[in-house]
Amino acid sequence: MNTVSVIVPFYKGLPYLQDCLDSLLAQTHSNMEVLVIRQIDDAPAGRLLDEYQVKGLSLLDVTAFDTQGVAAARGRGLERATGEYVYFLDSDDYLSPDAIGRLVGHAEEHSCDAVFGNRQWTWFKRENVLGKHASEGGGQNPAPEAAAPESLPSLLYSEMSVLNVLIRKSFLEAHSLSMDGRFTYYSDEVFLTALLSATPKTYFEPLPLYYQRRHNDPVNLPSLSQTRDEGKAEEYGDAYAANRERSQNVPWLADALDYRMCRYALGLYIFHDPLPFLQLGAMTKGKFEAIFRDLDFGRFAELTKSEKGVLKRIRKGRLGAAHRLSRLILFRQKKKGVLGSRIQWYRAIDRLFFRRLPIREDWIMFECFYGKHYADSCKYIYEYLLEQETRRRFRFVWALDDKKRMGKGRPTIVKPNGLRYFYYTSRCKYWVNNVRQPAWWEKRPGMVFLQTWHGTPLKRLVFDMDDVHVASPLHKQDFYRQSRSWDYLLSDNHFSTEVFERAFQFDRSKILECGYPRNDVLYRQGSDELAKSVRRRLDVPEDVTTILYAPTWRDDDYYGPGQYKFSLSLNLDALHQELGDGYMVLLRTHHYIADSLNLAGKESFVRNVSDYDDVGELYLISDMCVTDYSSVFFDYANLRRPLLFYVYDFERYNDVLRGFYIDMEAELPGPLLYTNEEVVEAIQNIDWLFKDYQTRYDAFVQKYCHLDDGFASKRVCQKVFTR
Ligand code: C2G
Repeated sequence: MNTVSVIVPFYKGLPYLQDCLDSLLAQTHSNMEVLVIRQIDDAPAGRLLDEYQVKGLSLLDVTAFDTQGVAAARGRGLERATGEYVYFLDSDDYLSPDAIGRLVGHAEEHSCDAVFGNRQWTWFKRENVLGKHASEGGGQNPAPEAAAPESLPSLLYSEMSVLNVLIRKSFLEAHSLSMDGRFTYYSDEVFLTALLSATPKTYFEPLPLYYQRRHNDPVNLPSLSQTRDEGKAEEYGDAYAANRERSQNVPWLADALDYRMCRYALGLYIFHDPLPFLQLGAMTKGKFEAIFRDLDFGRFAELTKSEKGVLKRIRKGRLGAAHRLSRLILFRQKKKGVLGSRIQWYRAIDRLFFRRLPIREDWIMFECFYGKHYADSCKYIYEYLLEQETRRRFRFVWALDDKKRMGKGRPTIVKPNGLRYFYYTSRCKYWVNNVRQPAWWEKRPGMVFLQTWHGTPLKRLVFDMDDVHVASPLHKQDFYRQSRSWDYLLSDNHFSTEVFERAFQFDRSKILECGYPRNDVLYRQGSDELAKSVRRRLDVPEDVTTILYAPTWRDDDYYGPGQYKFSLSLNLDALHQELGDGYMVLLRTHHYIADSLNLAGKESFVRNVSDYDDVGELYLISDMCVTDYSSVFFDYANLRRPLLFYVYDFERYNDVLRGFYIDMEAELPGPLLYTNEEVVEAIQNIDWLFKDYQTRYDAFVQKYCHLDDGFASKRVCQKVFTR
């Protein structure tokens, strides 16, 4: 007899399923059968299951293409299970190797009918959480994101899920308990209430050995909790009523259900999830009103006074008043954030006043790297338009943190996120930006958003990313929503166009494959003069050989969104010693980097040019460029000067963080270097090394720089700013 029947409903998401099955293969507890309930006829999934059978998993592929919903699928699993215990695992989740073994141990030792275990949420795949050796039973259990509940009641207060519960099958049979397939979203709550109302002997395992994966792509692969559906709230009301009736003999369970109901209703109101309450149908509203008539929420110390106020208004059927109070609570909560209060006020003013004023046809707003710089394609598009102004046609607005950065012309300058910024983002017809616009911005009809973007992609982007390690885990969803407002997206080459179309899920007809305006400067006549003046400004002697070192940022090394850490891996002192005085390093960190580097004592050899606005001008004054995974090299190659790649963490970057679009070893127009010594040696031998790479360099320029010729700004402006 199989001791444990693991029931895994499967609908979509093969990579997730693979992690799930791997974690089952790695279980220290061996006596089990795995029932995968497939609700969709998908050949690759069938093949994957066969593979795991070959690998030694005792696996039953239950095709249930006629079933709908996770509860029905789990029900099928229950019917087919032959184990002494049943255990539910979702196909997008995975387990620590000792998870099932521990629960079985408790069940046997204490003769339990049900053993409940904690779970923890994760954004990441198994290998990244449990380590590379998770499959061999190794790997450590990492600390959970949040403190885990300490007892069974506290677990159920916060979440009612059948996941990570080991249940004795004979107990289910004795009490005729099964899954109620009529419930789509809240079947767990119904099943658990029925189970606990039959008063099983329970045990609680506090270690969270079950990993519940958050879906980082709610656009293509939403989890059930991310689904929005009109019927959801009504189902919750029905489930609650049935559960409450059933649980009367178990007071702590009835309490948990009541408390959860309060939270649910407040969630509808205050957090607008899953639907604003006011949009619910009359029947559902009536149900909620009736529920709260009998529910004594005054007893819950966990609810605040104003939350109780909202519930009181629901009870009295004063839904409008409940809605107003909940908005006030929401407003107060947001106000607590550092920036929140100011932004909230500005948004209100924007909605009430600015957005009601007409859009100005001839106003153009520019913003580059969140207002940190006057640079990139935005600068060149602006300067092109400025030069073309024979009569005053446009009014230009620049979002800049620091006015002093402003270059040519006399545009209106506004501080990003200041009140005037709101004013202009609501009134300018055009907005030219090289990064995503703020999340709160709503495009008004008639506005035109030109997304210049900021580099040919090397690192995988948005929907091509598997795990998202950046500081904001809902990156995919946010990106998708925000990019829908872009009317044009610039692309520097055909390769980028293809990547953007797929990775941004972006309409190809809106992509302008024109080359990068920011690279115009590299082809411009008089660039020698410009280079001389830049050297003077940065105090770089004419006769030294300059090495531009421009590394990028690391996704997983941050203080917070847009605030990344950086530690210098290039040993500047050693470099100086080896190369001597004829050289100078121009050190350029990415604009995301928040750490400031201490370069005291290195003044004769290093210039920190991280704050310099236009990296293109730095390209002009450098004799060679050392970078890593930064798109810098795609632009630099236009100059046909030597490129070196200092990729000390290549494996980590490639395997764990992002992965690359191109085969770096085969395609790059320069060598991959892994140590300081290799960098020194390459610089010392730069002439012959450069010659050595000529064929590759030619092919590279052909493929990635084929459009840049000094006239990209003109091409873009002719397409976008026509009357
Ligand atoms: N940059 C810079 N200095 C650096 C690194 C980057 O000035 N040390 C500028 C360059 O113009 C570069 C751009 O910022 O092209 C983007 O930087 P990347 O290092 O490529 O990184 P990222 O911001 O992640 O954008 O499709 C492009 C990618 O998304 C890359």
